[in-house]
Amino acid sequence: MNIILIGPPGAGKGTQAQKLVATRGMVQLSTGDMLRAAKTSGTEIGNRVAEVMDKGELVTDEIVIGLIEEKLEQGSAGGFIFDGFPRTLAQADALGALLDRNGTGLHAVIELVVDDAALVGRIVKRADEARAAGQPVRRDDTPEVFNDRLRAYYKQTAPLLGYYHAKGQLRQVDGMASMDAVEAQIASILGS
Ligand code: B4P
Repeated sequence: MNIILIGPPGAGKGTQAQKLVATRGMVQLSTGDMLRAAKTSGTEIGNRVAEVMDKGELVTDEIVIGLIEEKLEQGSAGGFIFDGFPRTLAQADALGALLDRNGTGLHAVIELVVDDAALVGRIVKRADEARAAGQPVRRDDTPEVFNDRLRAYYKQTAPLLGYYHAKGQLRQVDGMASMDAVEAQIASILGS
C-alpha cells in the first residue's frame, strides 16, 4: 500500500509517518529529510538546495523527483509513505507516472488539517526545545521563514487537494488532535 501525507508545514506529516513505519513496516520517503541530508553534503547541488530551503521556498521539481525515483527503484514490501511529496502538480503527475510504471498504485492521500496559528506555535516550540537540549535548530524554523513556507504551501501545494479529491483519493484527518488521536484517525482510514 502506498500513501501520501499532505498538509502545511508543521502539520505533523513526519510525526505520523514515523508511527506508520513502526506499526506497519512501511518505508518513509521524506523529501524534507532527503533534502536536509543533501544540504550537509557540501556538493554544488547541496549548496543550491540549502539556499532555497533556508528561504522557505520549494526546491526544484527536477531535483526532488530524481530523489524519489531513486528510492522507488529500491522497492518496499510494505509500501511507501510519501511524506512532504508531492508538493506541486508537476510532482504529483510524476509520482502518478512512476507508480503506474511499477504497478503498485496509490491507496490514499491523507490531509492533516491544522490551523495556521497552531502551526507556527509548533514550529517555535520545536526550535525552543532543540535550543534547550543543545541540539541544532532548523534554519527554516523561525516565524519569519515559516510564513514563507506557509505561503509556498497555499500557492503551490494546496491545489493538489483538489487534484486528489477529483480522483476520489483524498481523506481528511483532524491534525489539531493529539498525536495519538491523529494516529488513530489514520489507522481507521487505512484499516488493518
Ligand atoms: P519538511 O521537512 O517536509 O517539513 P515540514 O513541512 O515542516 O514538516 P512536517 O509536516 O513533517 O511536521 P512535523 O511532523 O515535523 O519540509 C521542509 C522544507 O524542505 C520545505 O520548506 C522545502 O524547502 C523543502 N521540501 C521538502 N519537500 C519538498 C518537495 N517535495 N518539493 C520541494 N521542496 C521540498 O511536525 C512539526 C512539529 O509539530 C514537531 O515538533 C512535532 O512534534 C509537532 N507535532 C506534530 N504533530 C502534533 C500534534 N498532533 N500535536 C501537537 N504537536 C504536534
